[in-house]
Amino acid sequence: CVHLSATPESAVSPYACQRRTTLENHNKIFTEALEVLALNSEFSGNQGSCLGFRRAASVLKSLPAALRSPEEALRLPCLGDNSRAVLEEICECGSSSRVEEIQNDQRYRTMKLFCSVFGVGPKTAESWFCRGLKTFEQVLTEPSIRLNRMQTAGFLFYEDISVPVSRAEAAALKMMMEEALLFINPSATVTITGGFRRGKEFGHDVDFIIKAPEGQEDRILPAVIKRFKSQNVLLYSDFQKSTFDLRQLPNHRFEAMDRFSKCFLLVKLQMQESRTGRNWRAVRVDLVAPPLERFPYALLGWTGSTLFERDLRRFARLERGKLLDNHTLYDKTTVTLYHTLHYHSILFYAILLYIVQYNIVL
Ligand code: DCP
Ligand code: MG
Repeated sequence: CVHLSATPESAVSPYACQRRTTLENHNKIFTEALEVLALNSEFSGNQGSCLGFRRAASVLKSLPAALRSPEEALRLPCLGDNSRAVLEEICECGSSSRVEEIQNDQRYRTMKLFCSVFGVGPKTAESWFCRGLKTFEQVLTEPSIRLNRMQTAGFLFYEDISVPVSRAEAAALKMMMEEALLFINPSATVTITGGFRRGKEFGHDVDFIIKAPEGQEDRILPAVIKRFKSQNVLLYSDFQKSTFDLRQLPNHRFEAMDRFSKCFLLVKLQMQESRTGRNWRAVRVDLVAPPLERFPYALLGWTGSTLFERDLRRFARLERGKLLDNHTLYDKTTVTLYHTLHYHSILFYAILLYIVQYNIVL
């Protein structure tokens, strides 16, 4: 265990995109507690406090060794008073009374349970909880509740979706995607993004980005859906047509979610044997198909993690005077939109270096 005082202060950046992170989390005891606090803040609609706890957890995850005392945390960025208080209590007592209180709280437990269903977010979960519902059975037998298509699929395949997807399963899905693209358009290619691209062994879904030939991006996802339907492997699909228009970009607020053609799917993955007695399991799959010219930005945006992406945008804005999102890089000072990739852009080189050099896992 390396003593953290040996680490120079400057080694820990306040930007997640400038921190070297690994698959090894030496501070799990702290980060798991902070994640409970973050989730609780999210459930209360307190986005600021939620982000604060997530930033603190991200800094601790990036450390090369376990924190040994609260004093060591004093030199770390992004740790607010609330996070520090929790670290202190855990260092002294081995656990945090606030975190335990939250974990025993009926509202928190119910919200967490409801939000674990595909298609159910904090607002829906809260409305169910406020009606006095606490279990899935109560939700499913409550006559006044009308589930939408996504939630219906979420409950129907809840058990399957709750089991983390392995790297081997992601690879099998990639082969299914490649087979579909070969049938639809052999010039199109598919790349795994999200957590698996960052080297994670398990994920809650599998994210893919499709590189379609120029001008074909809007046709490719409906064709994949059609192909999967014809193969009887599609359990659910929500296709969102592209609303991307490059001419509008400078007038738009830079959002977290992009406007490319995308779809959220539930597909059957063939298995040798299954707990349910079937020879397949349901897996969540997300697909995005940006225009060819926008591919590098979309690939970067879908690689994650969410906090890495958020900090990359913050870094671009505050340290480089540029606006970055999944569509483009936009120069605030010269009002220049980077229509095509400017390979001499310092930021773009920096981004490539982060991706190539660091094993980015949060
Ligand atoms: N993403 C983002 N902002 C969001 C949602 C997603 O930047 N609001 C990006 C970052 C994510 C990627 O899209 O890495 C895929 O989203 P997932 O929710 O699938 O996240 P991960 O793949 O990272 O996690 P998991 O392994 O749980 O699937
Ligand atoms: Mg994912």
